[in-house]
Amino acid sequence: MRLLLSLLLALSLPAVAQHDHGAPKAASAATGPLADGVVRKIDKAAGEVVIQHGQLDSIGMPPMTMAFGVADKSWLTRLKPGDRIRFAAEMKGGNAIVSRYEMAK
Ligand SMILES: [Cu+2]
Repeated sequence: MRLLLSLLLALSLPAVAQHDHGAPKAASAATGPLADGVVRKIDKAAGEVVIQHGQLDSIGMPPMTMAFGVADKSWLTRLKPGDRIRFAAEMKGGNAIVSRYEMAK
């Protein structure tokens, strides 16, 4: 629900969304915290992406490298090893999934 709200806000306020790199506090308040990650591997067959991630407070994880499911399978064709991303993680059906991401600058 919070994700949907964030999406609607982002769509209705394009100027704000465009400038989130200049206002990290405002952006995280509106959309929730994003963790840093580096894509290590894409496994389309399994529907997973292996990410070396930083601290993930949303699911209580210390930094590590692990496989995540994705909220949208099309992301697996857009991401590639070496990509630096900022992403939100959540638990779904006992698995950690990427619920949202953006490319890191
Ligand atoms: Cu982890």
